[in-house]
Order: sequence, then structure tokens, then C-alpha cells
Amino acid sequence: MSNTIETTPENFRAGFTSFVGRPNAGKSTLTNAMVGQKVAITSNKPQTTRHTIRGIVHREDSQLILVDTPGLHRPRTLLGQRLNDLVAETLGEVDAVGFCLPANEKIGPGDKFIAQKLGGLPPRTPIIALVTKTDLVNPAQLAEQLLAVTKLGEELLAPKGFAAVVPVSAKDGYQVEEVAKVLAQLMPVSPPLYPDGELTDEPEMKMISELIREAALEGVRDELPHSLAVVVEEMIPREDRPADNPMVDIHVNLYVERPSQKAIVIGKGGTRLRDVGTKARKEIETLLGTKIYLDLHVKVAKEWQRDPKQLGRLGF
Ligand SMILES: Nc1nc2c(ncn2[C@@H]2O[C@H](COP(=O)(O)OP(=O)(O)OP(=O)(O)O)[C@@H](O)[C@H]2O)c(=O)[nH]1
Ligand SMILES: [Mg+2]
Repeated sequence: MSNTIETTPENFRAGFTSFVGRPNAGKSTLTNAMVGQKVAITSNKPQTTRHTIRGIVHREDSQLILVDTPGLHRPRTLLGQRLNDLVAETLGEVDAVGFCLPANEKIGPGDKFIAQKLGGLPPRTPIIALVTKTDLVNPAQLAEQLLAVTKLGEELLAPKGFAAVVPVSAKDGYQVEEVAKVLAQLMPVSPPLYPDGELTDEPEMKMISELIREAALEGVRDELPHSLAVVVEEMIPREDRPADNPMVDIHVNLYVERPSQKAIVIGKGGTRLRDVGTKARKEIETLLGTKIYLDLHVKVAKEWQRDPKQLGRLGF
């Protein structure tokens, strides 16, 4: 019988950090890189993340709970408003904030809008700036962006400014560990808040619907990404399968806002939807560690982004 007594070092630090930033700033990609596993889906479409996702970063002397949030922007729909409210709510509850600004894009009104919101946080919440995607710029451009970001902090987060400004690339791993270190130092002294090895508290059904949405986002354009919602209706273990080779039937609805969008998602003769299914199935099988049968249906939920009742039904 093992008889180990769990002990934590006296100076162990643990707490919550929220990543915020404009849509597409690289929050979810950085979250995944720091956790070391995909806990949040990513895409080059804005507003990919639609709920807060906790990714847990375990280190020898710290535990960081990263709260990845939807990109903040001026809302145009009820969904957009709900997402912004969600971020605001999250910000009030964390020990530090990581404000993500891409190295390859000039600071714009969208960033200032966010910086102003951050300026309204309790003064004890440290805010660090993360200059993301450094692999996309040369050293001179990076230096210029670091200066511009520092200046933004001095202007809008006076008198303290940013607690730190850290360049990072989630793509090539540059400084990912440094971000974890800087944030860990800002966490309160506390024992770990999650069991060792737990990387997220995302429910399985949610992860599955997200992997399907990620696959479906690939290759669609214009307003379609915003119009897409995915709901796992049922997961049923298939009967009569050998115990060492189980299979799960997963029934999923993909919602779009208009019949024309339904046609795009399905594709000619159903080819697009089949490709989405194939791609998502592989990822879901890896996640669950069993074979699955994925049954995808596309439905129209008219204007769901603006309709309180439909938003509720879709989980917003
Ligand atoms: N080259 C490069 N691309 C990156 C990096 N980080 C993210 N990206 C890309 O930037 C795009 C947006 O990344 P996400 O992580 O989904 O951005 P996000 O901030 O979570 O976006 P929302 O959830 O929509 O707010 C994707 O196409 C990523 O592959 C990086 O370090 N380098
Ligand atoms: Mg995201």
C-alpha cells in the first residue's frame, strides 16, 4: 500500500489568470501552448472562442489556471454583448490579467477599448501585456511594438502601466515558459487548486462540440463563422461491441442562421460536411480514446445570434 503524504512547498503559488485581447490575438493558441495540450480550439476567424475555458499549467512550484476568454470587441449582436459581459465578469475574479496584442498588427481602437476596460479593474490586479506572434515580425518591428505597447500602458493604465511586457510566440515556443514564470510570480501563495495532471475543466461534450466547430470553421468565409453553433445532442455507447473495442455513437446538430449557409456547410453532394466529420472524428477519437461514429445534422436556427430564446437553447 502506498502511504505518501501529499505536501506542498511552503512558497507554492497558485491562482487564476485571464487572457484577454481582440479577436484573433492568439489567446487560445497561447493557452494551449502553455498547458501543453489542446484545450481550446483556434482558427484564423475572429470570435472563435465563445465561452471561458480553463487550462491548467502545472509547474514544480506553481499552478496557473489560465482562463481563456472570447475576444473583446464592440458588440454588434446580442451574442457579442453576452460574450463581452462574460469577459468583464471573468476579469473581476482573477489574480492577474494577460492582455494579448499581436506583434504584427498596429495598436488600434480595439486595443484601446480593451485597455480602458482594464483601467477600471481593482488596482491590485496586475496586468501584463503579451506581445504575441513574434515569429511574424523582424527584431526591429518587435522592438517598435514593445515600445508602443509600453506607451499604451503608461497612457491608459496610469500611474502603474503594465506590470510587465513580454514578447511570445505560441507557434515556435519562444518565451512560452517565460510567460508562465512571470505569471506564476504574480499568483498568491496557495496550495494547488486542481489535482495534478488535470489540464482543463471543460466538459467532454463541450470539447467534442468545439472540435466539430473548429473543423467546420476551416474554409468558410464572411459571416458564416459567426453564424455557426454546434450542439452535441447525445452520446450513446454502441451495444454488442467487444469490451476491448468499444464504440460511441455521437449525434450532433450544427446550427446556421440561413438556408443558404446550410447549403455551404453541407457542400456539393454532402462532400464538405463529410470532410468536417472525418477531421473532427480523428480528434474526438484521440480525446476519448475510443472509436466513434459521428452523426452530423445541419439545421437552420433563424438569426440565433440576436434571439434571446435561441441563445439560451444553444447554451449562451
Ligand atoms: N504565426 C503565428 N500565428 C499564431 C500565433 N498564435 C496564434 N496564431 C494564429 O492566429 C490565429 C488566431 O489564433 P487564436 O488563438 O484562435 O486567437 P484568439 O485570440 O483565441 O481568437 P478569438 O477566440 O477569436 O478571440 C490562428 O490562425 C492562429 O494559428 C503565433 O504565435 N504565431
Ligand atoms: Mg480564442
